[in-house]
Amino acid sequence: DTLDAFIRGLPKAELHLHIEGSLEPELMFALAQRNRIDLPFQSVEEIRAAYAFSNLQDFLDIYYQGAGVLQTEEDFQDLTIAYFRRLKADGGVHAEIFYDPQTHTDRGLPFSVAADGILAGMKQAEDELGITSRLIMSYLRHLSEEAAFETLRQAEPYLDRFVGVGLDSGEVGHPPSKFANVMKASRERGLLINAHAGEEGPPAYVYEALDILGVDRIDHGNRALEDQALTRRLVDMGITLTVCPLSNLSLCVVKDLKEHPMKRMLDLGLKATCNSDDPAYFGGYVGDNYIRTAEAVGLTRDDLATLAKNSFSGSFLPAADKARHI
Ligand code: ES4
Ligand code: ZN
Repeated sequence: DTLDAFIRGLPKAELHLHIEGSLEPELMFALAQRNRIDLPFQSVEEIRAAYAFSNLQDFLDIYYQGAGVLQTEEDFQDLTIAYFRRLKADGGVHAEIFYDPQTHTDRGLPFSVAADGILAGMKQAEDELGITSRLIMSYLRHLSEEAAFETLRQAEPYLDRFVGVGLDSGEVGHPPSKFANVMKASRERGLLINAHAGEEGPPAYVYEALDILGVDRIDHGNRALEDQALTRRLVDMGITLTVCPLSNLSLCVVKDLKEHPMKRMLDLGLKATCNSDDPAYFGGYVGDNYIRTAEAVGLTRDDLATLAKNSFSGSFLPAADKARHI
């Protein structure tokens, strides 16, 4: 209908997307066959049926298992270009995507396989679809800070092709402060700093992301709203939040999309953006996130335009490129 057309026609950037989370069951099956890997599922339908999560950890267990079918550079390139084709259909013109090097190096792949394959897919997206992108490597927070340092060492030859680092995986029990040293070292190497915070974790983790890591963006940030002083600080600092409504619904961060805080975030003056997180697992790409959230909480066309504008102003593009998009 017309809201759908308005949203798809709105040029937008996606700032919170885990490329491993864009692995659709069909491609998972095809790669399992190509690489002769046994999946514990007999059909695409059976895979989809397994995607009923009650919390973040529930999801992560299935997500790390799914990533096991990715074996070669070509697999990662195929995964990446498939995502960008979906983004194109949703009116996306730019994306800043996460990947988790440790998910792949810990199962024996050389660091270069995922990195080279994803970068090749990004180049193909720019050449064939005209979509620009940047790559962010995320440290897995359930692992040690020393393991993150080892990942930063392995990334050394790639640092000019990474725009930043992120912090993801199971949040509770793994506060940002656990990664203070490796994030400082990452910043000193010219990388911008992201952290998932306030998805399941308390407002204190958002404070730590700001005060200890000095983040350039907060991923999710929902639970910051529980603390008025923290909310005011995020508004005053103009910190971009990469919010993911359908992810929040799938992982029971909200009970119903009608209870999603996106409208409240915008009304408070927070620089919220709308993103898909792990679209193959959470039931929708970036366009669906805009549409379903708009319908559920009553976003106006002005609100939707603000979300799209925030996606460029909050991007890691140079100022001149941001201005070109806004
Ligand atoms: C993630 Cl939804 C979410 N939260 C934390 N870490 C993640 N990695 C992939 N998806
Ligand atoms: Zn995420």
